[in-house]
Amino acid sequence: MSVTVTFPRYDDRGRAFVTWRPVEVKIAVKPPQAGAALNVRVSARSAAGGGRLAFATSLTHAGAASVDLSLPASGSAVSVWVGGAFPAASAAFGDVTVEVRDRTSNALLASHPTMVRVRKNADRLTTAERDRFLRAMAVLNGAGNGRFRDFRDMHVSGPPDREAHGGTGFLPWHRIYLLDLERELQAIDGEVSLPYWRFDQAAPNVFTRQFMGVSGPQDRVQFTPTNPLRGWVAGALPGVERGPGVGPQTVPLVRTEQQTLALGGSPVADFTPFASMQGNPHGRAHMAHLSGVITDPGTAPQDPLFFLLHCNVDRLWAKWQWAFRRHDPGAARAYAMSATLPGHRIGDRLWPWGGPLQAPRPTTAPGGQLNTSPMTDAPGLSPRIRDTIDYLGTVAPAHLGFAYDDVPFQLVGANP
Ligand SMILES: [Cu+2]
Repeated sequence: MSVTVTFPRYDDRGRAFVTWRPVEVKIAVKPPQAGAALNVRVSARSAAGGGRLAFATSLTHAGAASVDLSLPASGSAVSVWVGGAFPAASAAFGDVTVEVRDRTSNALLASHPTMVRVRKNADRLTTAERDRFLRAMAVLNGAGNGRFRDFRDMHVSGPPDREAHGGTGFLPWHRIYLLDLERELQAIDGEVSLPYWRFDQAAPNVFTRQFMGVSGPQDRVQFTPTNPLRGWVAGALPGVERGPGVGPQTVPLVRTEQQTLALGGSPVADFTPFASMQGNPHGRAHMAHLSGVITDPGTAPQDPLFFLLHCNVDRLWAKWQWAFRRHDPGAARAYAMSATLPGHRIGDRLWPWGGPLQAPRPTTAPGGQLNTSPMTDAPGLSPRIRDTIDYLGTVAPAHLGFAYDDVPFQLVGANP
């Protein structure tokens, strides 16, 4: 007799990934038989420095290190909710394993590897994590001939710029943009997540020749010979053009995280004042480089650092949402519900994933529909602004399949 452990979803290599957001795992006796129920304990085994898991018999943020189940001998599956135990994220697939043991004999009946896959601070990645990310970015770029061109072309000047930067849809638009890119990277290497650059702190491990490069003469960014970004092509010239304004110990003059969260904090937590973070810290983090493609919205994505910068912008929104319980797209202050600009209203489909639109919205659309994820169906191929808000599935069952290393999943809480 054995026991099967089945996650709700697998990628094309048969791997299941989790974030802090628990998923419903089925455990069953196999093959079915007569007799008494089998009493088991479900827990996790973690490698040193690996991810940890939390278990519960219902969807909750209060999971425990183990849960006891009684498995019917008939083979009927029993549900257990499994999520990453905040803040212990994985560094690689299989560094944490679900184990099912017989409670009487302690015999191991089943084990199932997984990965607590979340977005991390770029400055704290392991060398292996850093290099996996860089390799996946280089593959996507394809020395200028890869699919990265679509991402470059989505974030451009002219009328499309109004979709991305012209109103309160700025944060939702970039959330989907990053997710689209991250899913592309994960199709190349499932263990990769987009890292974030905390632009309000020194990042000595990011501004190195091994990682995001170091600004040199004529603003040409220098990489080590083995850095996969050495072959990067996204603009007129090969390589990356970035000014010298930010270095290993030079921190941009931007609002700190605490100051940014406070923008939308009191007297009532509200998205609209929070969204003014588009200017400071977001705009200032771009301009802190002084020169180079990243200082102009029309060319900014030509610098791979752009995606780490925007990942931090999205993380700040995620942290604000968690701090003030603003995950419900039906709640008054979770978004600027009074937005009237086309493309920025809560029910509007985001361009370009919704295809060409009628003027005044853009009538061309690079890139096609949003990349799918093997881990979730949400937010669909042509997401609306409202589909971006409950990214962890706090309010509704659907989740977008990403999380941040410092923003937990929390089911209920004060709603000021
Ligand atoms: Cu931007």
